[in-house]
Amino acid sequence: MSLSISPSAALILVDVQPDFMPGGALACHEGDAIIAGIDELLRQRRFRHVVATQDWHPAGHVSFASSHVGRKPFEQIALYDQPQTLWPEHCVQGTPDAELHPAIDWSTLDAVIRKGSDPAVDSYSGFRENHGPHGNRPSTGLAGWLRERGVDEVFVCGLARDVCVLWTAQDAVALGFRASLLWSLSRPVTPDSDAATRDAMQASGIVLG
Ligand code: VGL
Ligand code: ZN
Repeated sequence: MSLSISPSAALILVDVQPDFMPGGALACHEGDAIIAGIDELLRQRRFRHVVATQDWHPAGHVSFASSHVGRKPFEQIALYDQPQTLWPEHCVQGTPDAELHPAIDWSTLDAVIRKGSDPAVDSYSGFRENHGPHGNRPSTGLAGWLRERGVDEVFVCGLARDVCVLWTAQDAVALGFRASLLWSLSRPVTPDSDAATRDAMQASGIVLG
């Protein structure tokens, strides 16, 4: 992996939480394969700014299949006129499997953005929630946090490559940042999604990092 590091670059670590690891509630394919590499990247201190996102849902969250009568995980419904995948219950606030993964040394983190806390709205991206009942996508504040520190470039990795990592990188570009997706430090929740993810990256102007 070749990284062009500058003081105006930030690393964004998306949803590296036990629930997204093999055996977890919403396991990503080989999700645990990224842990050592992320820990090593943090130890190298190559980024001036390091931010983690943490999926952080209240019990009964709208994205849980169990919150919809007769629905099963991985089915799609329409929610606020947008497609919403229904997920197994995962990353419930305060549970051990919602913590940042305990095998990584997180001591150099500058900020943690918790997302998905609105019971009625999902949030894949670290920058903006998914569409809510009012049609907009409320900001998490991350773009302002980065801009006020002079950041204009982000490197995104973590889980899941085809969901929260992709949406975070897409929003980064849409909000005016240069964005690279660190492919080898991400894994998908849907194993055969890689071609579609690459297409979406190319269409969005995300660099394969
Ligand atoms: C994620 C589905 C639901 C992710 C979070 O981190 O990619 N995917 N919640
Ligand atoms: Zn979630």
